[in-house]
Amino acid sequence: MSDRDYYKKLRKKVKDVMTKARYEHTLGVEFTAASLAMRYGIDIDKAEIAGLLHDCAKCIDDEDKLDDCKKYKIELTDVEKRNPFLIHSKLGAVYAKKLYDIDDEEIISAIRFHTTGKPDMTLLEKIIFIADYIEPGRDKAPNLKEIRKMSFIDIDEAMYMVLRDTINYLEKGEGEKDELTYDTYLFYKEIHDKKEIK
Ligand code: DGI
Ligand code: FE
Ligand code: FE
Repeated sequence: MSDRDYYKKLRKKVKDVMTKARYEHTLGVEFTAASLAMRYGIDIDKAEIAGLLHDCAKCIDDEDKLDDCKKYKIELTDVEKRNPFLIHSKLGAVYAKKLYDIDDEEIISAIRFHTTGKPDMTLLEKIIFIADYIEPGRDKAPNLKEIRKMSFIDIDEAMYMVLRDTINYLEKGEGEKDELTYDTYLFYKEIHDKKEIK
């Protein structure tokens, strides 16, 4: 099968498990991840596949999510149990392996950490995290224009900006913080602060 045929099939499979809006978002992330992969010189195919699959567990009922976590022996934190939408990244990584035959650990990991991030991410992980936030269909987050531009200039600085705004949003009372999101914020804030001192 040619790469393009493979993408066609994968897109169809993903489309079938999503709402129309989620599929539009998914294509936006695929396209944006490919563009960032070109900018930062990493494998474009991997970025596209990770972008295409990053939300493959998003459109599942919370109860079914929890059932599948039991089935696949996925351990959940208390924060995840209280906020089941957070589970779609962990579960999506397992679906990518089991339901979409992905065996590339870099792709799996980019899906796994696309919501919270984690300290010291790989380029592919950062690209999916950022593409998810800046894809053309997004319009609600503050500072999008600046963050979109920065994503193609200095990806660690863009990570800091996204995490800063996410933590601000959560601290306004919009949601309970996952420890990993906060640790990721501190990691990229330190890189940002060091640049300011220089
Ligand atoms: O699945 P998407 O909507 O495309 O994007 P996503 O997987 O990044 O999820 C986005 C939401 O996740 C966004 O509203 C911010 C939220 N989020 C990120 N970190 C945390 C969080 N929400 C909570 N409650 N706690 C977190 O630590
Ligand atoms: Fe997501
Ligand atoms: Fe997403």
